[in-house]
Amino acid sequence: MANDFLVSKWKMWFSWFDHNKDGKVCTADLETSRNRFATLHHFNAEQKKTAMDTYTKWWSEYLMWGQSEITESEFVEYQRKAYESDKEMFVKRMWKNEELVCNLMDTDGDGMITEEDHIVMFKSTEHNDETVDRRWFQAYNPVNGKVPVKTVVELWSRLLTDEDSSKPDLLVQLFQTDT
Ligand SMILES: [Ca+2]
Ligand SMILES: [Ca+2]
Repeated sequence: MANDFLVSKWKMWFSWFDHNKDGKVCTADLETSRNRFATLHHFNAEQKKTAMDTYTKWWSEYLMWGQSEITESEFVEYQRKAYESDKEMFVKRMWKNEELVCNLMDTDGDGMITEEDHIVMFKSTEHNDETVDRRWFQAYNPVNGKVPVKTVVELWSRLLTDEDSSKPDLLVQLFQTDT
């Protein structure tokens, strides 16, 4: 069984994408977000196509579970079933999810995410307050303005997979402060 702590974190993650707070995420939201992501990065046509395809793969597979519209409770049910049928596979799935999005943020492919990369990703999902966006990035302890992709993958994968509420979770603290 997935415990209440983990389920509450899945809800936090889902709510991140449900900007209008109507309890669901749909294909139209994906279209808006991926376009915004490409526009803010000023991609050329080829870069734009690759990034938009990856963005779609990310949302379709991991956020929307192959549906064109998904509610928070449906999302939690999909997560719960996958978690309870094979925990190891579920953890792998969440890592893949985070690797996909963190590599998407690393636009120049040097294995590092800059504050600007991070702000663009946040803004693509309508988190437009740069003060907040910068606070999240600074919480990752950047060195010379950059954080390794791996660090961010670990933090977000842990959010989505770790049931131990006794360990402090940086992202839970940020979600509680800012969302
Ligand atoms: Ca929504
Ligand atoms: Ca980079």
